[in-house]
Amino acid sequence: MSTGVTGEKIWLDGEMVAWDEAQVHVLTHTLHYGLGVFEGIRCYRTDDGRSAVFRLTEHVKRLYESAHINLMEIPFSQEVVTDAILDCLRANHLDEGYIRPLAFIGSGAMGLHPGANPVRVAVAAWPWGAYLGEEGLEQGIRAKISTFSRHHVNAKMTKGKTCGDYVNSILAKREALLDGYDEAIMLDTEGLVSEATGENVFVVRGDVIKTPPLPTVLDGITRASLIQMARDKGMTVVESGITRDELYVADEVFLTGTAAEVTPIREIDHRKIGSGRRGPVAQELQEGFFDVVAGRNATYESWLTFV
Ligand code: PPE
Repeated sequence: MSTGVTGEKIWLDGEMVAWDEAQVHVLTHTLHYGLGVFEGIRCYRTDDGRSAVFRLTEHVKRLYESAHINLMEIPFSQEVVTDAILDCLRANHLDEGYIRPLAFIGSGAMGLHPGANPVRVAVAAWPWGAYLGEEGLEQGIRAKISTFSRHHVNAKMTKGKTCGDYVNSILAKREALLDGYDEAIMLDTEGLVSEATGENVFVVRGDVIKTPPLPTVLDGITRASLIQMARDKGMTVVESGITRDELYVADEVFLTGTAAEVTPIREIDHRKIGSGRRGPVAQELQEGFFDVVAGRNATYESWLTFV
């Protein structure tokens, strides 16, 4: 995980501005109350020397759906934000990197009702390596079941990627790191496995791949892509409730997300998972994913937007 993200330009409210000038007032509404929405998108260098954004249309669509759920009206069209994302990569000379569009409520009124405060939009991009480490991608990471529950379905609108919801994730992530683990897996308010702090969870047992159904988890774009790729390979993928001990006795557990890509889990709560290293299904799907993003698989080329 890198710190000290920096670059040259940021797209802010319709214009490209110098990185250091992309600033906001301390009375920015979102800063106080957390009502804002964001996306995380990756761009990869493809084998033919070009660069491509993975599932750009789906990410932009989800940003607008997140805003819609939260009664925020983004004052730019999806086309404008899509172009801003591509422009941001070019303006920062990135042939590979992570892109962060953010729609937030600006300053003006204070109090929970945002009144007529403007909805503002920023798009930043920076180089970002393996989110849970290169070693994590190959060897698997260590996770704990969090003591913090995922929000109830009627508290967290899971179809939205809302800034404030991430306090819950940050509590779990910091607890996990302080306790010596790499990541936290969160249970929902019924006690079933929900998702990790910023990733969806998959479990392999025998020849079945399972992942929690959508109600308590973000409808991950990597999750959907992996489900499709696995089914196209003839694998069985089931979306159904998973208990904590099902993770312990699984052959394999792995995480998916834009930042985390496909990261295997080798240990949960001091219990070795399967062989204690990246399993064959995780490896096959991980390699398949990296082939797709590098433009090596024509079947899924429609998932790539070349910069
Ligand atoms: N669940 C949550 C809670 C989540 O935040 C993410 C993405 C996912 C699942 C996977 O969704 P998708 O990226 O569409 O496959 N988490 C983003 C934030 C990471 C961060 O640290 O910031 C991401 O991966 O970009």
